[in-house]
Amino acid sequence: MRTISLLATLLIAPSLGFAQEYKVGDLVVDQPVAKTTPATAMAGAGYVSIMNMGDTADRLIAVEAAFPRVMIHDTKVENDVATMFHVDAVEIGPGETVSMMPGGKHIMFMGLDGDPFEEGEEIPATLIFENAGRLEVMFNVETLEQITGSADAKEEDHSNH
Ligand SMILES: [Cu+2]
Repeated sequence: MRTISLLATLLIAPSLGFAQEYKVGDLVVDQPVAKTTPATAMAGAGYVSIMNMGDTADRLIAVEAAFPRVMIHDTKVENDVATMFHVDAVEIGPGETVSMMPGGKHIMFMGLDGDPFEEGEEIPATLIFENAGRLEVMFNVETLEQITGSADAKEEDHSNH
């Protein structure tokens, strides 16, 4: 019986990689996701949610991945126009959770150069925290709708990267 129910679970699980939680020091990182891109996109966006279970602040100071450049971006909206800007770090206060999402903070993978992010793909990366150190994670590539649960979610504009 055990085997059968395990098989049933596998059959109904989505074809994407299993959702995984990552831990380093006092930090817990939910399954990172990256957004599918158009075929000609030069940049793709990734999102992580970081929970700080400790009693001192930590900061995400860099992300490494196999792209020419990886940056941390935030988004601001002025006169209905969303623009992205580079930030040096993202602080996670004690007891705080910082959730990146489309239309807000994101990790920018730059220089895709003809190799777009496709649904179901997995992108290995390393998150680097000031105190907790390095954390190797996998970004699961999903559509905007899968990430936000909504078809008309706000999205940052990457056209001028
Ligand atoms: Cu960006």
